[in-house]
Amino acid sequence: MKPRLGSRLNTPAYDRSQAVGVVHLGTGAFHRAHQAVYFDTLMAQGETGWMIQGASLRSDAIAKQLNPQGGLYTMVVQDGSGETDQIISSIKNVLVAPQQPAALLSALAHADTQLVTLTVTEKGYHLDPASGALNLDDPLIRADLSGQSAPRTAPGFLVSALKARRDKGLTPFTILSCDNLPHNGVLTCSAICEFARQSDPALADWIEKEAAFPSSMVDRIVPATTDADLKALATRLPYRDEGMVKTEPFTQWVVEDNFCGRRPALETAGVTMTKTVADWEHAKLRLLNGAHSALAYLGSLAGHEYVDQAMGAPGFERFVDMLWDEAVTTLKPFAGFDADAYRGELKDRFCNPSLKHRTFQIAMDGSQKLPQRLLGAIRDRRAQGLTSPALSLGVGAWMRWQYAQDEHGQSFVVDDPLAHMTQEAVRSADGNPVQTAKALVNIEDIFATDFKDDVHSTTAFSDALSALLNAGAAQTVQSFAETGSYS
Ligand code: CS2
Repeated sequence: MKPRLGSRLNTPAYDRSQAVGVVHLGTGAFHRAHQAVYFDTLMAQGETGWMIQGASLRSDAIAKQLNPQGGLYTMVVQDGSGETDQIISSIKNVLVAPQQPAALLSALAHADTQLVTLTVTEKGYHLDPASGALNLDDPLIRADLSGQSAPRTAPGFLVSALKARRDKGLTPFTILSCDNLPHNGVLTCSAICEFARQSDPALADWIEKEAAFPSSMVDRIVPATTDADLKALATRLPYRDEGMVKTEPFTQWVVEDNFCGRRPALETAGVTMTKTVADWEHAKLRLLNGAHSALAYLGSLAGHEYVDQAMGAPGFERFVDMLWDEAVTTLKPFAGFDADAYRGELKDRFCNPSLKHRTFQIAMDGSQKLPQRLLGAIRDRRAQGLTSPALSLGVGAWMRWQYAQDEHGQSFVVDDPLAHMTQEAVRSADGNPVQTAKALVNIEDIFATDFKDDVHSTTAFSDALSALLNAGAAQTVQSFAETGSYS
């Protein structure tokens, strides 16, 4: 199909019919503004064989946007004062897994495929958020393990394709997780091997020995594209691009240099290849994402639709600094990382007025995010004999969010795979904040077992929750920023 885009803008001068070397699961906006751009740069520099076969595991929305455009789309980079547009050409097209499972399996099992990258969000791995182990009770995982129909989950597709590769005498591929999970390579490896072990221990051994699961830290703020964004682009450019993505100038990808098979020379495209990613992951998850989640709940409750608006509200910037002062004590110094400079840059990024990053978007899937963003730092500080009032206010705000009602009494949907558990906890406590905090902390999938006995933290959570219920988020943040306490 002839691409509709690109008649007026420059597209990279590379042959788009070259081999597909990457299959990507989860072709959402983040992938299109991040990994796909690095591969676009790589091929524009002359390296061949890295076209991306995109795949969506659930909906056909992105395939419907990108396929009629021949996989092309515009990336709009907004620095706060203006924008630049770039057409990205690295995605061949997008398969819709529920409709085309055989096509996806055959792309994965193709000899040219060297690398599978994933942005399936935290919940797409079907892990227990607290322990990080594959959740064998998850209904979709159980269905995939039964093998009675085509796979539906990422582990199901990957294990099935790896089996096909082994049976054909091919090498496995490298599986590169690009989601915001700590030790994402290790977690992915154990989930995939555990899945395989259920039915074929020899396959699990082969995967463990021959495949590679590098960890990676990905960073770029990519708000969901809105219809207003599509319209604004159409007024500037001579086309309407259904697949456009908007993002900030900042981009970072740190990848553990642990590949099997051919490895793309990502370092020539701006990727940091390193022996270990853990330090970067921790710093990013606890500083950027920790503050993001806290801002999402507090900001949204205080009536701020966007992150930059929340950052501009009284006390919020100071609160973020206080949260970072706490989180930073849990990070050890490492080469290439200057915490103060990083924090300064983060503030500028959060304050970018043109991104319009919705607090509600970040609030999604909190149960999957809380452990690595806030709870881990509180736990580490507890071990250091330190309290964590700012981080605990973030947790209290997440608890307040589980009431599924804003400060004007308007109901909203808590978009979270464990919402049934958190809402049951809220219901069981019958409005009492102390009981609510206790009931939520008792959810081991999120809090593991150690917080139950941590009276200090649980009290801090319930004090924060009470303040939010009594005084509202705007007032609570403002007085916390001034006094360091919740009331
Ligand atoms: C955000 C992230 O939605 C969220 O949970 O915190 O998507 C964040 O924008 C990215 O991790 C930035 O790299």
